[in-house]
Amino acid sequence: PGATEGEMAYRGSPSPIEGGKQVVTPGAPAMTEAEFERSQQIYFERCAGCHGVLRKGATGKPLTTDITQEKGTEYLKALINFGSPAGMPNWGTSGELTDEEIDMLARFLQHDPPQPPEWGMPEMQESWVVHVAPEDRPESPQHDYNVDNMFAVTLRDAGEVAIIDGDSKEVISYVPTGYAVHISRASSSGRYFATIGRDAKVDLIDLYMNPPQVVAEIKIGMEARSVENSRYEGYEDEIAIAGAYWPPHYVLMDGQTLEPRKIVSTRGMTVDTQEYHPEPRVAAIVGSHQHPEFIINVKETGQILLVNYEDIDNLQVTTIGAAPFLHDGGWDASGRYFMTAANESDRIAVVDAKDRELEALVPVERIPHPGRGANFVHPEYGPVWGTSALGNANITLIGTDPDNHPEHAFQVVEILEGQGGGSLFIKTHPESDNLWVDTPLHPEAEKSQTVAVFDINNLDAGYEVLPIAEWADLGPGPKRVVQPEYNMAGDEVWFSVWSGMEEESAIVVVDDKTRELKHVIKGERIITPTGKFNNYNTRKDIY
Ligand code: DHE
Repeated sequence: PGATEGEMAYRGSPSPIEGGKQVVTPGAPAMTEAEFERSQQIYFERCAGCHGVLRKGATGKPLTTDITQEKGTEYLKALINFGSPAGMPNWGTSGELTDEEIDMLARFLQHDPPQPPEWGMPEMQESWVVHVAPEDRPESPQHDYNVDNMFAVTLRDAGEVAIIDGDSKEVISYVPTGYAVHISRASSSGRYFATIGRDAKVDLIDLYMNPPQVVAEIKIGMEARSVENSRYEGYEDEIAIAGAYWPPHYVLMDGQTLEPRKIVSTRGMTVDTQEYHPEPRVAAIVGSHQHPEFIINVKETGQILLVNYEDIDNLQVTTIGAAPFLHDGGWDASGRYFMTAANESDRIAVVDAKDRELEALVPVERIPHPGRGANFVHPEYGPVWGTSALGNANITLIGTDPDNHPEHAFQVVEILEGQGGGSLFIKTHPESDNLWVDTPLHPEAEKSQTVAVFDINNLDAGYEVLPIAEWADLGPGPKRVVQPEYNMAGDEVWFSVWSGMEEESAIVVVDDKTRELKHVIKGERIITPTGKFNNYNTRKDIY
């Protein structure tokens, strides 16, 4: 089946890699240096997400020169122009690329890919800055805000994170960060947020300072999506980790200063065909509560790494073969099982973090996308974890309690029908009876600007739709409603209403009990809000 518009929008986001040198390959049609540079830029922005920086193929087909030269310029032009039912977008007929650009790209693809620069220890050291040394930081909060209920909110296109007081909804500070921060993770003590920009810049924000500010920063690569802190007892705030898309590696750092300590490449063999992959990107990383370990999804190889940080110089890594295209995921309610999407494989991989093994590979339909997922006690099947999907309306519930409900453990127990495909995140809270499901990438505004909410004690009743974007009362724009996130008490749920950079956006706070509007946070500086991370819920893995 062809990919939906939502799936396409999700994959096609730009990747800001620059600096590859022009390569001239025998047998390929001529192009000028300017054309090569322009094509390289377009390739990174539009194509690399699916076909890979080195064009070895990922969710898209491989585009190595043995293949592209055989197809030739005219064939490639037609393919880029019209797309294909297998999921290739119609870049020409949709008006996104001009004839001239398509002609350039078709020739560019017949030359070997320019290799983007590496980023090793010298580059990391060079970019590493400690603004406030640990011994100069305050010992207790220098303000009266409730640190535990603070939210870190990504202001994507502003290159900032807003630190918002969950009690008063006041923006406490706008903190300059990397570009388009993907996620923020609270440290185990709750005093820091670590953020990762798409440009692979990590910022450590100290919430005790008045106002909260960046105390250390480092750039760990050219492009990245994940950051995490050590969670195991006795290692609170000691080790930080970030994973990169390019170069394909992860780096272990000092948790207080971000001093880089060890870089480990993820280049290696794929789990299925056991072929070498030159650019397996690091997707989600979670800190284990079972052992002093980080659990790392390596996307293209489909390997899940359990990296033990007890002795970084003699690093122990358990490699669990799961399924290709590992992406996002979160813990079950017990904190023993890591539930993670192998999205283009249409599987949820379940890792037993205690016994360090693959517990199950659960089949689900068409691109599961859980975020961190949602845990609740199902009236019939006991504890379950759920995910929504990009490719259809399914909300798939998987049993997670092998002790008391062994017959349902790691089986799909129920599939709810939501508003439609194009869903990215679902969320609930132990104090809540609601299960929220967004659909920001659904092609119809009626769905992308609203959210569905189920009563978990009466799932058969179906969902109610809340007009979140309308409640925000904004000017024109896409106003996609994205990523539900609870406050610490679990009695409010926050949504981003995400519009374009020049348009008005907002954060909408809903009363979880009454499902009524409680508060709207908006204004000139609330630019393109996306991810929101509550300090307490994020560090305790409550979702
Ligand atoms: Fe995300 C989580 C990668 C597009 C907002 N996103 C993640 C994670 C990964 C990832 C690997 C898990 C991190 C972790 O837990 O350690 N995201 C990618 C992509 O590769 C992709 C598909 C395309 C891209 O080029 O980035 C992509 N993501 C998006 C978006 O378009 C979103 C909506 C806005 C944006 O910033 O680009 C977006 N992603 C998010 C958010 C989370 C996330 C808000 C964390 C959700 C949570 O509740 O934990």
